[in-house]
Amino acid sequence: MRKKVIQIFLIVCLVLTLVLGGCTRSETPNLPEEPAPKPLLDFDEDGLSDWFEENIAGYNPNVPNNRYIIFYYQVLDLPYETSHQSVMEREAQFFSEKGGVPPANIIELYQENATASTLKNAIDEVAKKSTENDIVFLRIEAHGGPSGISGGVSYKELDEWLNQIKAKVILVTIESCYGQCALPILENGDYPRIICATVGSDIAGSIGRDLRFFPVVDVIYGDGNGYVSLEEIKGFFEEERFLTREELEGLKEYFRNWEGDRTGLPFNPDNPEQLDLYYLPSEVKDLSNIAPEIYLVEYNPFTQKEYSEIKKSLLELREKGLYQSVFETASLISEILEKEGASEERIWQAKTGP
Ligand SMILES: [Ca+2]
Ligand SMILES: [Ca+2]
Repeated sequence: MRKKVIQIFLIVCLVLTLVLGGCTRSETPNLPEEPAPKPLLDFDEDGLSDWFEENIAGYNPNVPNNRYIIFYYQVLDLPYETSHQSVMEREAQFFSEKGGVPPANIIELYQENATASTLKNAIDEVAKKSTENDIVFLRIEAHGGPSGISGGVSYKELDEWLNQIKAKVILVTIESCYGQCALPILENGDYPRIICATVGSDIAGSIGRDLRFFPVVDVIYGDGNGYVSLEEIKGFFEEERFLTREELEGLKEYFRNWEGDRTGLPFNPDNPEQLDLYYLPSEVKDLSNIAPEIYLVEYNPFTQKEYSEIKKSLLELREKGLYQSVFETASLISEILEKEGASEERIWQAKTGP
């Protein structure tokens, strides 16, 4: 009986709501609504909000700071499945989907399409559009020798091509054998340049593609403001991602005593000069000291609640001197995500990377 009364009551309520709702709608079309979350304005339509430009990046919110990215991948002897081409493809997707970079500003040159002439064309294309407010990122992964990379690109030529581009900064990362040899050739240009030899994929990782890297770069190596600058990435790379002198010497020693097949090696282990050239230390060159002023994207891969918990834990580790490395804190971050009810996929990514 009681159940039935409740049922009837509910039906009456429903009918009333429909009738009244219908009437109200026709009489007063502009009922006050729940306040919607205020959208972040992007006055100059460069994919970075006014708030972010004013408060975090220090860019002018009234002047577009367009971003142009060129991916160059040339390692023909690797089949697609084992190559890093798919990594770059996903990075390109990250920049457009999460970083607000229009797909038209991203040029992808892979394998047979990665040659001196396609790279030069891509640079020409960017040079036509870019201004001294824009940010240009060229990410290279290829086979390499002391003077250039596979696809027939010499560092000397690349240096000249890059000088056609007007930009706030031109960031170049080179992941290839002898990549460090590019540093003295490329480090200086008409517009500020940041050149980074090795660990190119960790740039996208650090700005939010890798849930393990992002908080460490921002909190341990930076100011913890919730976004990652190139200066913070530089600190992280130097401390954790580059091989130390000791490790390099160890590698040289290892190859001096190498007794296996020598034909596959990119150097002659009996020639100490070649070995020295090959095992140059990795480095980020920033002669203009502009890295602190450069933010590639406006993005944080965590919710506010997640991030405040992660930040608290990392700061505590840092203060107690217990922080060791980005891989040591991965489980900590995934535990916090689990507690905050994140999806299985994100928890897994925090453990193992993207
Ligand atoms: Ca803007
Ligand atoms: Ca702007």
